Amino acid sequence: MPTLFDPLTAGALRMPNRIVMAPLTRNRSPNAVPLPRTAVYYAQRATAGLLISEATAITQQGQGYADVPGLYAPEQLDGWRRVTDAVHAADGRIVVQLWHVGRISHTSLQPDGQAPVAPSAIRADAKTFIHDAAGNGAFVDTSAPRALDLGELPGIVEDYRRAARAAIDAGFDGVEVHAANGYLIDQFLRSGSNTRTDAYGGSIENRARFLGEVMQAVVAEIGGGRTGIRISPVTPANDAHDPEPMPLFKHVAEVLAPLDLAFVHVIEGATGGPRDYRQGDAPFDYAALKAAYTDAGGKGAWIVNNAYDKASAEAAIASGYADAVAFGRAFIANPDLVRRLREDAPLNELDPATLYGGGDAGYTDYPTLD
Ligand code: 8OZ
Repeated sequence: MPTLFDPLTAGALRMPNRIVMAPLTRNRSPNAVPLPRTAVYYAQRATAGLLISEATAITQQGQGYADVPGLYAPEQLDGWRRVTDAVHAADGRIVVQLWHVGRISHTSLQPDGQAPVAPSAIRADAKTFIHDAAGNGAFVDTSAPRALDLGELPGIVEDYRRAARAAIDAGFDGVEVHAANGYLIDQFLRSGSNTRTDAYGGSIENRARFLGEVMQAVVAEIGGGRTGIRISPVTPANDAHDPEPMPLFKHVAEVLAPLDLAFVHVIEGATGGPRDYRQGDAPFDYAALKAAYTDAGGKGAWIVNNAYDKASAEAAIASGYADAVAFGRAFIANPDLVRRLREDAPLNELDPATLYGGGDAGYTDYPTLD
């Protein structure tokens, strides 16, 4: 029976344990460039079985918040090279999360102040974070998006492919495609944000088409063994809604199965909220989702996330329900989380005031046990 502290091979990723650092937005990359302190932050956490970077925009069009990093300009890639070198020097492994926010953005962040893009011209009832005219941080309503033209979709698929190549060139061990939390790919999946009448809207098959094309492009470029995906079947984050998540995500599992992915990473319940959150009438059956994936031939590692502690994580792995468990907030406050879990040591508490934006405080200064 495997434990949290046993190694795991996920495609080309050889993890020394099954404790994964979840992607965590920290808004500390001015002009979308990761600074030297970001290399320190990830290297401090390199004992994780796998580090998944904070969400990273594949293009400026994919940007939705102030001071989040990108993967599309040379300075950004140089900044990430510093990070991957530091993590590897500390014997760690890191994949970058590829992000396009779709409608969760603001005109002030978009190229030439244009409207954000989305499957359909439906504004999200959601906030984003920008710098106002005086340069101060401000939470604002997301801007009304325009619907993507059918002819624009191949270009965005190409943006994902290019970003995956750039990631490998910058020294990442792989990528995680962000298909969760109400961002662009999830906007295509869910009927609440996709009312298209072409081949990318309507039926479940059509709504999952964009996800399938992105995944195929990334896998063709860097290999399935270096590619993972994050999904959140029921989260209401960023105004994501679909009344029938079970058949939708079973189909997604069948689309993913033949791609020979390194891993599938599932947020259970409401992101950062209740695990039993549901959309539609029935509770979501995560075991059935995994079964749909494995029955269709999927062999990627199954990573679960959301409010796990040591006991529930151990139980998930011992029972075979999951292969690895991703921890978010606990990893922010505990750079040596793996050791603390192993030794049943107390955990530092997270300071919410330093979560988004700022410098070293609440970023690289959380203490280790020694
Ligand atoms: C918190 C703040 C901004 C963005 C996500 C990338 O929810 C995010 C995010 C989280 O996936």
